[in-house]
Amino acid sequence: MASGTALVYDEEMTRYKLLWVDPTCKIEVPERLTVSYAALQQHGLAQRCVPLPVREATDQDILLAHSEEYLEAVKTTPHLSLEELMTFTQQYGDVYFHPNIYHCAKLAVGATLQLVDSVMTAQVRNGVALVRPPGHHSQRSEANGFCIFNNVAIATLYAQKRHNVKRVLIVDWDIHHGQGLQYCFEEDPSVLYFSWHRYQHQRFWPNLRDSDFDCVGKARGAGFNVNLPWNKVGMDNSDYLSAFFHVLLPVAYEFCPELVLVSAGFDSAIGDPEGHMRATPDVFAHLTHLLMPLAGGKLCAILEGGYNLTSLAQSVCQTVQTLLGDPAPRPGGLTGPCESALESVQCVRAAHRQYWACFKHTVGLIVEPSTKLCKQEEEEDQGAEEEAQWQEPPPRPNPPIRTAAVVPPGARLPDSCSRETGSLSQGAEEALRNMDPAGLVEGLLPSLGNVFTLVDKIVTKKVRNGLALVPDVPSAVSCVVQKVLASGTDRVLLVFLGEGEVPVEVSDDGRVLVLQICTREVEKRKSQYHVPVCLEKTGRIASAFIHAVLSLVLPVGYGFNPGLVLLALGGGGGGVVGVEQWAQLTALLQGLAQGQTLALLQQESGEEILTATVSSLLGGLTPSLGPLGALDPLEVQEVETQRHRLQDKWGLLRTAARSSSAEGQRQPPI
Ligand code: Q9C
Ligand code: ZN
Repeated sequence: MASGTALVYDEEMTRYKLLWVDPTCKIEVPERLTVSYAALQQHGLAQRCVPLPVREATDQDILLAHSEEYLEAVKTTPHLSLEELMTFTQQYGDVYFHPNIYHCAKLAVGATLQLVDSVMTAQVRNGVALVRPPGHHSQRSEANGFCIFNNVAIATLYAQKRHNVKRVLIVDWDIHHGQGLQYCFEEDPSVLYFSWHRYQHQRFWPNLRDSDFDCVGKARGAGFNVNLPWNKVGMDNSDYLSAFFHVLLPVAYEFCPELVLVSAGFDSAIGDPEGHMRATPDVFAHLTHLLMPLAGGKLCAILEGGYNLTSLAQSVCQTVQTLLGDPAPRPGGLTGPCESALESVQCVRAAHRQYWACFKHTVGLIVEPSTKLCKQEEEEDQGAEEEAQWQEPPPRPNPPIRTAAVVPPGARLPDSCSRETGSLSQGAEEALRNMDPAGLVEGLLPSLGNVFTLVDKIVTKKVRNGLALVPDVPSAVSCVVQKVLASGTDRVLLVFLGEGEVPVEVSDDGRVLVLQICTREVEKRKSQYHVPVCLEKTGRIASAFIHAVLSLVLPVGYGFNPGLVLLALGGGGGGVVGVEQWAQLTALLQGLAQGQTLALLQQESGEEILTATVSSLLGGLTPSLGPLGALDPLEVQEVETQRHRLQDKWGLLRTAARSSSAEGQRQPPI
């Protein structure tokens, strides 16, 4: 199983800079790399990564995405005089050349390809490349926006050619539109390109009509270019997470990538002089975490922009620490996206409804794309804005033991836990071996006492997460919820998969929130803290399940911000969920509560589900669901009903602006 996080960096890429006065280019400085790398070292993160040497990209590599003429032109730049460099630079937009930039640009591409090679050959699971110059604005025959060669475009084509990768997802979370990436892949259905970007109705650089939400790709690539333009500045963590829950992730799961490349620009973070957004560095822990269950964990993050050195360094650390598997910080204050963000989300969903099953039910109203500006917004934009201030993200506590289990005796499991009989599959045995021996209560009755001990260890952060096999899940749930609340945990999120009434008191003090996924109608308590979702047991359950998780479970869970997640798989729970879906859910929910998850499984759940749970809690690879097909309209309706019922309380559930007449306000016709 691939493990480890690669870090590709070479100081040589700091050895070029702007040699003349140019206010647009002066922010792209060598210190961007040095502060990022120094922060990784200071936090002990660089030392935990697998260092990979850079290499120079070959002509052949570069020609995957660029013309020969352009490459030959760039090749002349090391020999030009200062004056000639300035003249050469003038044929392109918002970029500068330097005698050493061609060398650095070859290293930036080569660093990216080294990372892709090591991930694709499973030498590491994932990794990050700290590179300069960035790449996503660079086009076939053009330098642009500080970019010389398109690192991520070349890496995509290289992965497809060299490693036979079929589907690549590019997530461009830089605050500028990576038009170079869009142009490279807009006719290509094997590459899904997602970009959010500051747009302001085309008034923000690069001021392209092509960046709007209705540019969805061309010819066979229609539907595989997803643009989410931000028409205001000041977007925050709620806006970014909404974009992931309601735009990127549904499409990404449906697409089922074999590799995820992140155009990781951190000019989308607070304090950045280009982006003017308000998302804090810790949001990148969550964005990263949410992408890690895709593509069997094969994720490469490649640096693009990021011009506030403080914000940049903190954001890079959050990203790398998450790739390393440390628990994400608790996501606080997520009350929901702003109206402008919701308008954008609504528009892009509508523009893509003919291409993706996950959006089929959205109201087809297309809000006119464009440049039309309302006067009011223009004035607002010009208003004085306050200097951004934010706290440095606190250290992320990582308990000494990752996973502990309470396993009862009985025919199947106890022997396996003792590891001598080998009656468990190799995977399960190996997984159990990595657990805390103290948490493995071998040959003992699974008394509630052992479960309570485990709860204490999780709550006091001696153990990060755990699982318990219990004789009766509903009664164990009932006891454990009380125990957790008594232990001083502020809030518990219970995600209950299975039939019947969940025996948990849901009072309006807001300390317990119950999300139930089942196959039969359950009694519906009219509470904002009880969310029942009934999915039919159909062949298309895989689509419906992940749809419910992305559109309902995660938004409510992130808004609720529990101190502990209880994941219960009751009897019959297996009817709702296959082992891959369960593993996805378990992996995704670990973004909450600093990864403090306790899974309760019915004793007689199969070995397969046990193995999957242990593996997921230990941070193992999450199996992919495969490309998802159509969604059952009745199941969509069920999810929509709950979303509409609860969206005033849990703002992250919203997918449309209030001012519009679209899906936010009425039930979609199905
Ligand atoms: N203030 C990257 O982030 N200048 N490139 C825009 C508007 C160009 C950004 C001027 C910004 C290029 C990789
Ligand atoms: Zn940028």
